Amino acid sequence: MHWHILGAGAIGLLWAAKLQNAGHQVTLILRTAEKLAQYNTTGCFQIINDDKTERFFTEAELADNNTPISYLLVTTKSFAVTGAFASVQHRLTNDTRVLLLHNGMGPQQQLTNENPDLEIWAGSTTDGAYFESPYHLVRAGIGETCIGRLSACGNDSLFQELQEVDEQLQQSADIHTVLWRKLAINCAINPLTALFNCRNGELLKYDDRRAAMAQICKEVEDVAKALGITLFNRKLMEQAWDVAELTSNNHSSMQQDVSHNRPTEIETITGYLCQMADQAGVATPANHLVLDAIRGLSPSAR
Ligand code: KPL
Repeated sequence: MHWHILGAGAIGLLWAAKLQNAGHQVTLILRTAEKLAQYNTTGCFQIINDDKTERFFTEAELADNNTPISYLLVTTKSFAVTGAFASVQHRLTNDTRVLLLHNGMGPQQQLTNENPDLEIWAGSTTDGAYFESPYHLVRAGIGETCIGRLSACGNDSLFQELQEVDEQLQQSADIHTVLWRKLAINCAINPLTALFNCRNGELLKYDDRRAAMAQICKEVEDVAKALGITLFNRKLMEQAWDVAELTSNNHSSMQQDVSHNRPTEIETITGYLCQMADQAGVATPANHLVLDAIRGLSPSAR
């Protein structure tokens, strides 16, 4: 398989490495000529795993190329997905398979609705890695990735092909619910860690933070219930508590974005939740409060 990867962040490069290790061709699609020139000074990226450093010499190019794309993996930040997709749309054919692996919800549904003839998959991952410096990635733990086909068209062979790339890979016949579960956890943890400027585990140490988290969880459960979505077989607060405890030393992605004054994924996390709540007529005051607060703190993604 020849994969093109849009989004050379941590997840994009981890997947580039997995695909290359399994013998596939990979091309990174970089956003600007400056980024491409910077990458081409070495023409490779590195992954540090325990004490071992592996170098991956991977091709890179810009979107405005005319070679067709057979397999497209999109791992950009959620607010950049639809723009990044549009930048390569002229290179997609009726046989192209697309896998969207990003936080939040909205872009997956939008792209699937707008491209009914395209085989589109979406996924959710707990894989972790962070950059020590540009193109030097430190693997922070091996997580699990679950994917499922969103489009009515196509077949399930992509999963079998990718299982050889990632042994931990799971398939779900109901990826929508999988995405909702991840969304629920992100609603519970991400905005509060950004607002309190704390690590995930520090949400659990103070009464006011726990109370805010519990209120957010209750509202997310109300919305899911109104939409007929089954979240977890226990209270969302208990599930989110465990995730915050398990990742207690981590800075959430939103906390990092806010502290570096970067655009956040709030619109596809809490923003999506509030939009669904408003359409279903469910009140979500605590979620609206953190949505507005994060909007006020971070630069717009547009
Ligand atoms: O997915 C995450 C994120 O930071 O975006 C959590 C689960 C909150 C872990 O940090």
